[in-house]
Amino acid sequence: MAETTVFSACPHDCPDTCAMLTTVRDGKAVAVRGNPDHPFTRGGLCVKVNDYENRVYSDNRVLTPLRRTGAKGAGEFQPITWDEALQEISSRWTEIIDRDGPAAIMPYSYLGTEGILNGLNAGDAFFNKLGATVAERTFCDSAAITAFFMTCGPTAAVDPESFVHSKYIILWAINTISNNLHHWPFIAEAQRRGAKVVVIDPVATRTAKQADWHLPIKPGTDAALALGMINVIIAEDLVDHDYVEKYTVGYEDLKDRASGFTPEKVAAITGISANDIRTLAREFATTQPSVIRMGVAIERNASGGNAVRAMSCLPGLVGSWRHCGGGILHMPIWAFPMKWDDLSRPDWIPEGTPVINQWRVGPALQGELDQKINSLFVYNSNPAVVAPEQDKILRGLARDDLFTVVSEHFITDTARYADIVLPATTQLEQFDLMFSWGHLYLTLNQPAIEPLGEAVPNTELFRRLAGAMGFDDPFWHRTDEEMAQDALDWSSPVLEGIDLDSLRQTGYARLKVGSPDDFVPHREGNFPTPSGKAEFKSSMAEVGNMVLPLFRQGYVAYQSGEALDPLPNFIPQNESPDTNPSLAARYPLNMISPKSHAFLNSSFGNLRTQLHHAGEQLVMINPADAGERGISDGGGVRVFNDRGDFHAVARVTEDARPGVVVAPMGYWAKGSRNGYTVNAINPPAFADYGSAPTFSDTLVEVAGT
Ligand SMILES: Nc1nc2c(c(=O)[nH]1)N[C@H]1C(S)=C(S)[C@@H](COP(=O)(O)OP(=O)(O)OC[C@H]3O[C@@H](n4cnc5c(=O)[nH]c(N)nc54)[C@H](O)[C@@H]3O)O[C@H]1N2
Ligand SMILES: Nc1nc2c(c(=O)[nH]1)N[C@H]1C(S)=C(S)[C@@H](COP(=O)(O)OP(=O)(O)OC[C@H]3O[C@@H](n4cnc5c(=O)[nH]c(N)nc54)[C@H](O)[C@@H]3O)O[C@H]1N2
Ligand code: SF4
Ligand SMILES: [Mo]
Repeated sequence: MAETTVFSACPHDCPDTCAMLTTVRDGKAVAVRGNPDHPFTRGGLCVKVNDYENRVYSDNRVLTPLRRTGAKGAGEFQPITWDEALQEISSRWTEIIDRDGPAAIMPYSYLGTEGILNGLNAGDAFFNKLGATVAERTFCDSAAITAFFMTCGPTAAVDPESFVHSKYIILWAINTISNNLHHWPFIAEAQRRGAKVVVIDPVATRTAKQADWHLPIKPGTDAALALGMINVIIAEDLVDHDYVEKYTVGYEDLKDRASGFTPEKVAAITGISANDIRTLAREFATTQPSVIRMGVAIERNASGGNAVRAMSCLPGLVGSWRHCGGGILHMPIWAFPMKWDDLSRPDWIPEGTPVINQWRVGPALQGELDQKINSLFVYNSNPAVVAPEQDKILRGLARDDLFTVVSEHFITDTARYADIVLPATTQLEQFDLMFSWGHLYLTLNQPAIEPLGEAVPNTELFRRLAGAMGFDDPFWHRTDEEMAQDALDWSSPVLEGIDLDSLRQTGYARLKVGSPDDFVPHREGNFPTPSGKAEFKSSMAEVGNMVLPLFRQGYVAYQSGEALDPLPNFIPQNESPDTNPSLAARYPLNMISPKSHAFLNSSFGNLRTQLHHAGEQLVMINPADAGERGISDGGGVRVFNDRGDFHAVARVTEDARPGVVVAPMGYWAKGSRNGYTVNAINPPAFADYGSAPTFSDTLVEVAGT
C-alpha cells in the first residue's frame, strides 16, 4: 500500500496556525496530526481539527456547482456544470452592472481559510477590477490593531514562545486553552518556573481555572481597570523613570488622565475590589519580566480601543519591554513581510466606489444604505451566523431580486439562500502558504490529495470568474506558486535563506527574527511609531479613526479625519445601567458571546464530532440570576431583547459572574430550537475605534420556556 506523509497546515482562523502532517494512502487522506518537530505545534492539533479528514470526506460536502431549485432558504439545489454556473453568473452580473452599476454587487468574505493565497484577500483583486462595492472587514481585532498601532506601532512586540521567561503573565480577555491552545504549554512552563498567571475575564473559563488568580471583571470595563493600574503605578512611584524618559512620550499627560481613575472609583466600575486593583498593579510593576497577552474580545465594547490603548501603555511605564518575555503581545503577524497591495490590487478600485462595512450586511440587504445591493458573493464566510442583525440578514438573503452566489464546502445557513453554490476545496486539496497571527513561523501547505468532485481553490475560482467577465490581465494567468512568489517580499531579511524549495523540505520555517530566548525588540525603544517611542499620548490620534488596508480590499487606510482623544480613557458600555437605565430595567443581564471550544467560529457547527462536543446552543447563567427567574440547569430558555430572541439550554453555573450571561457563538440555525442564534440579538453599534463590533455591550433578559 502506497503511503506518504505530506506537509499541511491548519487553514483555520486561529492564532496557532498548526503545522500538520497528512497521511495519504492510495490517494486518500487517512489521518492528520500535528508536526512534532514544529516548536509551537509540538505534535498536537485540537478537538476541531483532529479529525479534519472527516470534514474533507463528509457526505455533505458540496462537490459540484449547484443551482437553486426550491424557495430561497429551503436548501434545494440541483447540480450544474461549471460552464453553466459561470455563464449564469456573468450574464446576471452583466445585467446588474448595465442597470445599476457594478457597485450593486457586494463581496462578502473573511477567514474560512487563513491561507495567504486563498484567505483574507483572495477575491479582492477580482472585485476591485469589477468595480464592486468595497466590503470593509472589521470582524476581528480592528479596534485593537488601531489602538496598538497608536501606542506601539506595527510590531510583533513579544514572541509567544518567550513567555517561558515571564514571571508575571496577565491573560486579558483571552481564553487561551480553548482559543489559542498551543500557547498554553509556554505559559504552563513559566508557571512551573514560578510565574504567576492572572486571568481577567467575566467567566471562569477553562483558562481561568488553571490560573493562579482569576479576576471576574464586568464586561466592557477593562479600560477603567488598565487606567486604574496606571493610577496606582504612578501614585506609588513604581514607574521605570529611565525607560519612560528615554523611550516613551506623553508621561505627564497620561499621569494627568489616570489621576481620575483611583482604585475606589475603578472598583465601582469594574466590580474588582480596590485592594485587588492595587495588588494587580503592584505585582505587574515589580515582578519582571511582566507580560500581557490580550484577546480579541477586549475590543468588543464602547471602550474597546481605549482599553487596548491603556493596556499598551503599561509595559512602557514599568519597563517590561527591557526583558525577554516582557511587554504586551497582540499579534505577531506584523513580522511577516506581506505585500498586501499585490494581493489586493487597490489600484484597480474605480474612484468613488462606495464602501460598506460587512457588519452592516443586514441593513445593506434591506436597502437601508445609500448603495443598493442586488448581488452578494460570499466566500470564506457565513454571514447568516457570524454577523449581527441576523433577522435582517436572513430576510435580505430571501429577497427574490437578490442574486446570491456562495462558494463553500457545505450548505451553510448562508448557502441555503444562494442562487448558485460553487464547490470549494479544503486545505488538503490545495496549495497555500500560511502566515500566523499567533507565532513567528511561515508554514507551507502542499496539496495532499486531488480535489474532490469539481471543487476548486479560491485562487482558481477567481481565475475562472475573471475569465468569465473577460479580464485578461496577466495577473489572472499566474499559477498558485507564482502567486506565492508575488505575495511576500522574499528579499526581506526575515526570510533570508527561506524559499519555496526550502519549505518543501521542512514544511515550515521560523522567521529570521532572533531566538525566543533573546527576542527583545523594544529593549531600547525602537517602536515603529511616528516618534519611534511608545506613545502614551498618540500622535496618530490626530488623523482620526482608522481602518487598515488589509481589512479593506487593500484600499488606502481609511481615516475618518475626526481626531481621536490622544490619551486613553474609559467610555461606559453602550448598553448598561449607567448609559441606558430604562433599557437596563427591562433587560438587566449583560450577554457576551465568546468562542465555542469545539467550533471555529461557525465552521464545524455541522460536523458530528464537534457537535457532539458542543451540544445545542447553550447559555451560562449564574445561580443567583437563574434562581430569580425560576430557571434550572438543563432547562430551555429564551434569551431576548428588542432586537429579537434565540432559544438555548440553560447551564446554571458559578462560572458566569452574576449579571452576566454567556452564549457561545458559532451554532448553526438547527443548533438552536427557534432557528436563531446569538447574533439575532447582538447590537449593530461600532466600538470606539476601527469599526469593531460591540458584542459585549448587549443587554438581554432570559426566561424559561
Ligand atoms: N475553539 C475556538 N478557538 C478559536 C475560535 C473559535 O471560534 N473557537 N476563533 C478564533 C478567532 S477568529 C478568534 S478572533 C480568537 C478569539 O479568541 P479570544 O479573544 O480568546 O475570544 P473570545 O472567546 O471571544 O473571548 C475571550 C474571553 O474574553 C471574555 N470576555 C468577553 N467580553 C469581555 C470583556 O469585556 N472584558 C474581558 N476582560 N473579557 C471579556 C470571554 O468571556 C472569553 O472567555 O479565537 C480563535 N480561536
Ligand atoms: N456574536 C459573535 N459574533 C462573532 C464573533 C463573536 O465572538 N461573537 N466573532 C467574530 C470573529 S472574531 C470572526 S473572525 C468572525 C468569523 O466569521 P467567518 O470568517 O465568516 O467564519 P466562519 O463562520 O468559520 O465561516 C467561514 C466559512 O468559510 C468556509 N470556507 C472554509 N474554507 C474555505 C475555502 O477555502 N473557500 C471557500 N470559498 N470557503 C471556505 C467554511 O466552510 C465556513 O462556512 O465572526 C465574528 N462574529
Ligand atoms: S484550529 Fe487552531 S489549534 Fe486547532 S489545529 Fe488549527 S491552528 Fe491548531
Ligand atoms: Mo476572529
